[in-house]
Amino acid sequence: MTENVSIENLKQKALAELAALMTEEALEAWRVAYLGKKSDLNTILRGLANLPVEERKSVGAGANVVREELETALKTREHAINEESLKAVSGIDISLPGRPWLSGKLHPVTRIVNEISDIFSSLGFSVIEGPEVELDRYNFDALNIPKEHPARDTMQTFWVDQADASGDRHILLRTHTSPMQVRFMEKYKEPPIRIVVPGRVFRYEATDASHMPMFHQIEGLMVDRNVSLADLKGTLFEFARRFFGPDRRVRFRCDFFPFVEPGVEMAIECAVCKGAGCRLCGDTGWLEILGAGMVHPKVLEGVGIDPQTYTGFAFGIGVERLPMLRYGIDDIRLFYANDLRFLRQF
Ligand code: FA5
Repeated sequence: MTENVSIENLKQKALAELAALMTEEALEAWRVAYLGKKSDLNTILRGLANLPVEERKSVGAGANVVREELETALKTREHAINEESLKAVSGIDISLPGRPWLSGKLHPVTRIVNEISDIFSSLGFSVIEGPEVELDRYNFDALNIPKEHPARDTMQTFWVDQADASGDRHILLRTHTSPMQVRFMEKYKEPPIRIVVPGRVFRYEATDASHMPMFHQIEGLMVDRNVSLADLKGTLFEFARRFFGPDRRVRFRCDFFPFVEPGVEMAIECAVCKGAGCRLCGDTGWLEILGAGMVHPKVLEGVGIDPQTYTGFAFGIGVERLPMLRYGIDDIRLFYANDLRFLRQF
């Protein structure tokens, strides 16, 4: 009993001293004094054999428990002193929680471009890119949009050169990805041709919930023998089915573009109002996602492909509208406001 009381006192004394120690040397001296060979605790443990049997067990167990407690306390104090000295030397508090490492990721529009490209790749289309700064010849003339054609007005253009002597300008930021139809066919005259062309396009027009002056399109072009409007419809419906799933309603109807004949447009049921009408879809219940049609014979002739032998279809998808329709995003400007709270959701 007496031994137990003195062990307890020993422990209190050792712990009190330990708490005040500040250096590694002091810790070592403390270890030698309280846990070393010549320490009181060790003496007690060594003298167990001389104690009466009934005391030996309880004194031995008590001394061992205290020894473990002192060893643990020593380690804890050592750790604390290390941390404090590191903080003093480097000014770094290693006990503070770490800062989260934010990894970047692709912009949602880039991801959608990749996803659409993958869908068309799997349908046999090659993915290529083209210039954003374009000649009016490719953006308009070669697409059957001559200088005085009214369709040129609808594509309000950012010109980047000065007017020539006759007042014309020729270099512009492309207003659509369709010039790549001409560039590609001009270069690789031999059908079969099956390409998609993702990229940025620019229009000098007012911004609203579904229009931006800079947005993305994906052009598609297929030219071969016996390509028909049914192939176009089948391809676009398969694309819509894979992108939106089988339940989303799709509208396919006539439209006019000078470089196709006949021309069509495809719209998808508005995801925000489910067809009832809202500000995103201009109260129509539908959002137009692409223009398309059979490549105009004049465009084929212009690049030296015989329209009697070959036919083709082309389409131009407005990329931003696809994630809007999939996720129910009601304003296209959100993609470009650089608000990470919005962008991180994708
Ligand atoms: C064209 O740009 C044609 N080049 C498409 C085409 C290609 C027709 C091949 C025939 C053959 P349009 O101007 O309708 O067509 O634009 C195509 C799609 O781009 C639209 O359906 C729409 O989804 C999207 N779009 C058009 N203007 C904007 C805009 N300001 N902001 C965001 N998306 C737009």
